[in-house]
Amino acid sequence: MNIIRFKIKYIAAIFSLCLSVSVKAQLHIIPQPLHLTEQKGAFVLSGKAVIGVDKESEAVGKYLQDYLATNYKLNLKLKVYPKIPIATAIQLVTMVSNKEGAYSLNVKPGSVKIAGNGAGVFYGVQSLLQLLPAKAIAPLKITTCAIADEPRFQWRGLSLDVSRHFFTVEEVKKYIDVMAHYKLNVFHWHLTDDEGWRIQIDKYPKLTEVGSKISFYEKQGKFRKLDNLIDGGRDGFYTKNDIREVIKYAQARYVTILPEIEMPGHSEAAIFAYPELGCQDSTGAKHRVRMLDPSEHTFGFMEDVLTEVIALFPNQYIHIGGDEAEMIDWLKSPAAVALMKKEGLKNEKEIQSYFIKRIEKFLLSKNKKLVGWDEILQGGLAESATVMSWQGEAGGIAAAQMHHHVVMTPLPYMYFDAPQANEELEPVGWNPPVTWQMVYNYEPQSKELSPQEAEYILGAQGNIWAEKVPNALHLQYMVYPRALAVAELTWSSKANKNINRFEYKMKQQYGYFKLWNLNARLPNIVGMDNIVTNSNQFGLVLQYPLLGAQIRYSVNGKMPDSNAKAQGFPVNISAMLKDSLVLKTYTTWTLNKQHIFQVATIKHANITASNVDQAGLIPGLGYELIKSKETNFAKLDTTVIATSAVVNTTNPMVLPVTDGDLTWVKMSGYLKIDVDGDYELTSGFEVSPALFLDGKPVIYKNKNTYVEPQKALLHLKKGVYNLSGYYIADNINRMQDLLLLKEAATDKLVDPGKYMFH
Ligand code: TNX
Repeated sequence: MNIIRFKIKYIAAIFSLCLSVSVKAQLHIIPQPLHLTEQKGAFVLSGKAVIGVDKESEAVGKYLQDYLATNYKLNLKLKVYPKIPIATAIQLVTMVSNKEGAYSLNVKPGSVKIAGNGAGVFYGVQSLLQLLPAKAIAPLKITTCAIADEPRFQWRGLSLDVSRHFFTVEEVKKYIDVMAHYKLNVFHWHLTDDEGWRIQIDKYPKLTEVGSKISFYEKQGKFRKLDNLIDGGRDGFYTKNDIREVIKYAQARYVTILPEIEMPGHSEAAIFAYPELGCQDSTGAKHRVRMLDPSEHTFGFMEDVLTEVIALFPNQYIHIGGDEAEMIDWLKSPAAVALMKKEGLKNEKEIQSYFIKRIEKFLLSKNKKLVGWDEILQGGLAESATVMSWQGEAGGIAAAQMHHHVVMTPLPYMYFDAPQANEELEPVGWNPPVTWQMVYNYEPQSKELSPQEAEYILGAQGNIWAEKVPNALHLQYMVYPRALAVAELTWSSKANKNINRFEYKMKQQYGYFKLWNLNARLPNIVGMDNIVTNSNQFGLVLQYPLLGAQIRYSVNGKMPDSNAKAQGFPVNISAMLKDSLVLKTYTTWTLNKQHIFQVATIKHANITASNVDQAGLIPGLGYELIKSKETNFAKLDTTVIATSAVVNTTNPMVLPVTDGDLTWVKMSGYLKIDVDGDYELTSGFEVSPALFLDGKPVIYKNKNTYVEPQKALLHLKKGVYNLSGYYIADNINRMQDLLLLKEAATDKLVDPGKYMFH
């Protein structure tokens, strides 16, 4: 097996540091299968191979046949057998299994055999497709291997908001298609919202005649300004036939569709079409336009709508929204006030609870289950509701503790409308950045749940809202590669998660992205880190994981653009370093014409040893815990220290965060160096990390730096150095290293017991 090495070299006159991240070349299936053994040898796929199927696996066989014809120009024969002969090149065998989606895949030099239940055969085919080379050049070699696989969670979701921007049937199909390649199985279709109603309802034609043309009416000055949309929006809706077509397409890919019809908030488009649905104040004037009035008329209307939705979608679940309802508006609505009186409801939250429970009852009468955003917990949760936890994990945890099913889709980890790197360099998005690493490290079964309660977590889902997503190419840019992290964290066993291996596999997917014409965001340059060094001269080598990439760069402060001189990778950069220099890059990939920007700062710092008496030092760093609402460590009030402790490992402490407080950890002590040499100091924590050596910031979070690696590359003499720093002890830090010290010459980590003291 080859060793792939991404080498980054820091060459300097005074010293040189050499780092490497090495990951073995290996099978790159995402999500990681439960059991996988790679063997020596290969199966060569040619146009002569026959796909042998049974009656039940025929449709999947046809799917495989089509995929190979479209992507590899191979036209294989498909044969249906009562019992597939063992000599058949590709065998898709239906087998009874009690684990939905389980399959086995055996690639031998003479044959490929996939066995599983319905979805299982399909997933086996997906794994097989990822064993194929991404380029359609003969011979198509598939490494021999044995796989036995099954999903960890049953709910592996991805949402799409088609209200803020409409996406066509073709665009939606492609979205589902790519989901299916990564064994994601729930497509949450956000069909209605303030900015557009997208599903045909026969009984109420104005919902689409008017409600799907919000951009048009805005331009006419008849609808408010769509000022939270990046552009004027995009009008359109799906006819019932469109919807049926998408459902059929998804079914063939074992993707279930979860339709969402928003209520009682986020209903502006519906109310614009049928004003009598809206909340009125006590004078009868139109007060707010987004809230449904809880009148009998509204309930009748929404039940009619849901009846038509239910008739279309075979899925057992219907999502009714429930988020961000401006319930306060109800207190002025005569209908709501009368309802409170009649039903003995104490406040607006109880009206919301009544609203949801009434809809729940209706759905149950139609044999459907209700899903809602975590706000439906307020005022009392409907008995059978499944909760989608989006405002962090608290709602999901509370619901699971009440023995309700939960889908975890918390901010910030599962929000793909956030930029995925430095927000100043990325297309505009909501919230601070969410890196693929943050997504990958997310664990849906919170430690706060008992094993029994954790069973109520059905899975997790990535969400994308389309206010800032004007078109399908940009949608793909935002969702991929982050959705791959969702795929692995929901499908693969906890023990099988490995972020370095995932990074390697993820970069291999760009070949398939090219094949499928998917505009996933490009990976970052390797070696483009924010660096603090005590060297006076600086040199680095920038590498790129994809072939065919070009770089334009500057160290003069100006951001390069397409007019700057382009060159291929690797790139050597060296410079004298007096104070600091800022490296700015513009990277393009010739295969998809996309470009990304990156910025890294290289700073000089003088680091001097402390003259503290070494004899009195105790192993481990000293810690102080500070509970505060403050998000900037420089402004922390030191009088609110709760406890103090000593920690001797590289792992950060994770503490429960209470009442909106943050738990800060202030660490202090010494870094003890036993041998003169070159060292690399890094920290894995992403939220507000700050590390000071000899009082100088060596890792320091500016607004955006936590999305890019930061490291200190230092030549240190034997001695002890003052070391202090801060981090926030919460779930984001849970999977990360607190501090890592590496010897540059050997690339070996130093044992923390040997260098952390206080
Ligand atoms: C909140 S997430 C919403 C969406 C917005 C989103 C913007 C959720 C349940 N509701 O309607 O698009 O914020 O990030």
